[in-house]
Amino acid sequence: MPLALWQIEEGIGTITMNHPERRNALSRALIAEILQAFSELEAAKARVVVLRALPGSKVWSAGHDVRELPMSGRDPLHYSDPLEQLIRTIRSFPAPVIAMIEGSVWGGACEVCFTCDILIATHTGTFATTPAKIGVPYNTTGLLNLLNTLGARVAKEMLFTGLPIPAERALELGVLNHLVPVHQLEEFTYGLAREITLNSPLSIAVMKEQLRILENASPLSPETFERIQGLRRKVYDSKDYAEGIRAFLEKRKPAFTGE
Ligand code: YXS
Repeated sequence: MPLALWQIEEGIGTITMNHPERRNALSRALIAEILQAFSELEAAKARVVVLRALPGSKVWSAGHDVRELPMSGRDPLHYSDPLEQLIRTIRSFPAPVIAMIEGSVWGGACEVCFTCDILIATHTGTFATTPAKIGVPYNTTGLLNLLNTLGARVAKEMLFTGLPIPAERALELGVLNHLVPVHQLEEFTYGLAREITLNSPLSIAVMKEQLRILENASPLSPETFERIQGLRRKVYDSKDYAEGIRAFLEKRKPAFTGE
């Protein structure tokens, strides 16, 4: 059974995450199929792509597949990690990507969502950024993405508490473009997608790329970058990081010691 389904109709691509047994945890295998779908849709010159879970999902995605996080001593969110590749693919895809959200969104899946160009959710949507729950040192581009999306206050609250925020609050914060009733979600999303297909794909693609470049226009000196990497290495070398993963796999609460 494919882990991701895709189709294109009248220039509108749809990619559906199809691994409900694992709550669409972003495993290497699921991400590989989503990346393949994006590649097919780019070849088919999709004017817009809708990224979704199966209709009625209680979980849009449970985030990075914890079973695939490296044990301590290796960066869990390094540049070539599949999750990072997916985020870069959405960011550089030459057409708008709409996240159509029903159900809860966890961890790295929040960043996947927030990286999409337009977010449309129902009231069942919630968003929880969870590195601190597992002891993961979130990566720098990820923190910059969250900072750009949420602002420092809300990013800190979400990262430090790991608590989910409801869709209503996400709308207030400007994280969501639209919050619509469940029964209107598809019609509303595909109506907006159709509007996009009527406009110039070249103009849209270039504006999307310009905005991406401007969003990242905060150069870090090599020394600053190395200092950040040193800080992150302290975390992913820590006992806490190993404990966070072990606790998840053993289905128990982690006992962090700060070591
Ligand atoms: O025990 P089985 O084999 O049936 O599998 C269970 C879960 O282990 C599995 N599963 C996952 N497997 C790997 N990675 C995951 N992130 C993950 N989430 C779930 O799916 C099967 C059904 O899960 P279950 O029984 O818990 O379902 P539920 O409906 O009772 O609860 C759904 C959730 C999403 C509330 C619950 O599964 C959950 O809390 N999952 C973990 C969410 C989370 O903390 N994600 C962050 C992952 S780490 C990450 O994204 C980044 C590294 S970071 O942390 O830095 O952001």
